[in-house]
Amino acid sequence: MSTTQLTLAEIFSIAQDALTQAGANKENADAVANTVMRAERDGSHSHGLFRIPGYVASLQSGKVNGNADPKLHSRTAVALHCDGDLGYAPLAHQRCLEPLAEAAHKNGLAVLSITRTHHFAALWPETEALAKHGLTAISCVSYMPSVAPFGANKPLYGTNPLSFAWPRPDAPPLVFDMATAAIAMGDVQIAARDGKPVPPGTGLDENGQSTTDPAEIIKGVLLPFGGHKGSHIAMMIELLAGPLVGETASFASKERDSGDGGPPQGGQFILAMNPEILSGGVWQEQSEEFIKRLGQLDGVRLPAERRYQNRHNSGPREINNNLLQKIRSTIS
Ligand code: NDP
Ligand code: PYC
Repeated sequence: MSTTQLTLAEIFSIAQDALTQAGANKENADAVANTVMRAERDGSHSHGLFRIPGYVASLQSGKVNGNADPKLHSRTAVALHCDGDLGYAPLAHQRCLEPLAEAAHKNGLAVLSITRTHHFAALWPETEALAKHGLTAISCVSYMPSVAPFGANKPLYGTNPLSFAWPRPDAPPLVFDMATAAIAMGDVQIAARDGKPVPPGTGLDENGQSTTDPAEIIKGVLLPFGGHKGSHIAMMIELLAGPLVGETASFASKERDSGDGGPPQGGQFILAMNPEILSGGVWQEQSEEFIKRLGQLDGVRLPAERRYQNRHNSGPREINNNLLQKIRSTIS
């Protein structure tokens, strides 16, 4: 695999140029480019520059509004809603996460429902930001049918990621962010591009046979992580990020999608909780002792540790040359 080294500033700039050329205004392009740059910085490769061709395709097709003006309103003191105006999700996050944090600080908890949005990124930027405000956060989005419910060999669930973040007084937040598919589709696509097998249990081929060939899984179907238990979490996400917030489940998101290669229209569920109020002020000692014991167990590494480690490196990142060429070809 041949690569080129790009600085983080160059990554931001190439993403910004591609999005702007495809029709996004500066505010929308900058919000997405910042998410893409932070994904590359942290080593979340399947949700960094790899997603730019899809972002560009949906701007060019007109499915995604590059001039989106997401609007927040409070339905109650703890139920905030953002109409994403059919844009990409990062600008909605930029405008709505601080008001969500304020509402949770004041009331003990608050939920932000985002509708008419297109989410094509990792979820940790949202939950980590809330944890940095001293809150614990849970977020999920659905996608398009690509995962077979447990027992089936046809897709109904999206790859449906779930992220959780917990604030820590003297350390970066504890965060996990995971697809409820055995592996995110983006990582399966990267494995196919790089000619690498995926672990057994990742998915089935078109005939419903188990395979480790990612190209066959892309034609077939992914499996949920953890058998029936992961399958039920994927089901929960269909309902939380769809009907609960006033949006569609994956099957209907796909039915109205144009198939342009970018993300479908859908919803996002974000719950922020204030541990000070919910615990009566006694949460920190217990949680820090728990996290300390977890981290001290032989063989355990805390989720997000890998990303935080990568973040310490401010140097250039290796970017796949074919991807770079593809992105540059969209910039005149
Ligand atoms: P991984 O399986 O790589 O990682 C899932 C989580 O587990 C991460 O928090 C990771 O932390 C942690 N982790 C990984 N390996 C270990 C280990 N050995 N010990 C302890 N913790 C570990 O990610 P997925 O393939 O499930 O998902 C990748 C991304 O895809 C996510 O960011 C997700 O949001 C995104 N996605 C987005 C979708 C969308 O619709 N927008 C749809 C589906 C996925 P760390 O990061 O530190 O490795
Ligand atoms: O990697 O499964 C995935 C994915 C879907 C939408 C964005 N990422």
